[in-house]
Amino acid sequence: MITIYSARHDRHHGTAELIDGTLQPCFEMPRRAEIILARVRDVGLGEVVEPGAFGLDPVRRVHTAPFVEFLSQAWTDWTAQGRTNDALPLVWPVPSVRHDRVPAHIDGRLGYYSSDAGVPITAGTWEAVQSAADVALTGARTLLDGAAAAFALCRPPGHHAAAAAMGGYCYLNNAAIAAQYLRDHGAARVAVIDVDYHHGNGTQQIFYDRGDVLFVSLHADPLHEYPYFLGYGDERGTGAGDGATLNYPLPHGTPWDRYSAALDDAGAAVRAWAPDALVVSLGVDTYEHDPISQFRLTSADFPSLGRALATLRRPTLFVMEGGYAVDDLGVNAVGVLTGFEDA
Ligand code: SP5
Ligand code: ZN
Repeated sequence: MITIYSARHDRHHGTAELIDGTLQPCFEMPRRAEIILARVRDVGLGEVVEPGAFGLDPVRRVHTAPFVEFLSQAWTDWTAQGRTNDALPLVWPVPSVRHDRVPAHIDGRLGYYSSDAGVPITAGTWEAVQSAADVALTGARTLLDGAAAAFALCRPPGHHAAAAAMGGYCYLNNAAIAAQYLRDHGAARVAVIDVDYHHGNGTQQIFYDRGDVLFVSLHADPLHEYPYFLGYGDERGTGAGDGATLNYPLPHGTPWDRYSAALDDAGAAVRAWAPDALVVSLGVDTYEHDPISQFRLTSADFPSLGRALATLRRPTLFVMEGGYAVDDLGVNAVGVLTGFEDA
């Protein structure tokens, strides 16, 4: 299958994130994309192409205009305060306070437009974030042009980004932007299956009231894991989207056999939905040695995951999300893709 990759991802390189009460080097780093690309080439997965330039219109189909404007201006607004370090949010509007006033100060805007502190903004973040959206959109276009599958090697990832909020290393929701583009260009029904270790809260929020995009997610139980506030089994969608959201929270320590059983169930739901296209939010932080995660999938299990997805027999766009055991990240992520191709 074709891989879409932009070297501009490396313009985003956060210094530190708040984890376990200390500032530690960011787990979401440029080397992640580089090691996946190297593996794509090593196994001869297929051609590697640059993304096209789609502009912001397809981004604004999923994200609000003020949020996109905020992201594009954040570094300028931050440095206007005389700061040279990464921009980070530090105050959030909890439910009991006003949400109808958007602060002018960058510190207020960072909090207003984020769900957590895991989103450093650097000088090149916006350029990298736009390139990742273009990578996903080019992948969607590839499917519309008739490809059976494509790999959007997005970085930074996207599935924690909501319509008007960044969070969890994510700024724009690449998978949701691609799913919407597929909808807008001929696919009447789209399914998103999210296999990242963390619940795809941003994607769920974006499509929660929609009856045309199925969102299915397998992830660590939010009672005990980030993002904590969404991803429970009783979230099923609302209005026209009633029944079009499906969550499989799984316990810490989940190994392949348990994961695979949930995946079979999720796959049956996707099959019943009969989508014209499938978007896979591909996180491999379900890996046993992932430094921030607690599932127990092995490197040998990822090709099995790819084979299971291939049985759905839909035009399939893989969109890269998480995975932080960087040395093994290429083998694990590309393992899903070769398993899919070999099926
Ligand atoms: C795209 C993606 O995978 N984002 C993940 C964001 C996770 N951010 C919170 C991580 C909290 C980790 N807590 C475990 C600490 C291990 N010492
Ligand atoms: Zn994740």
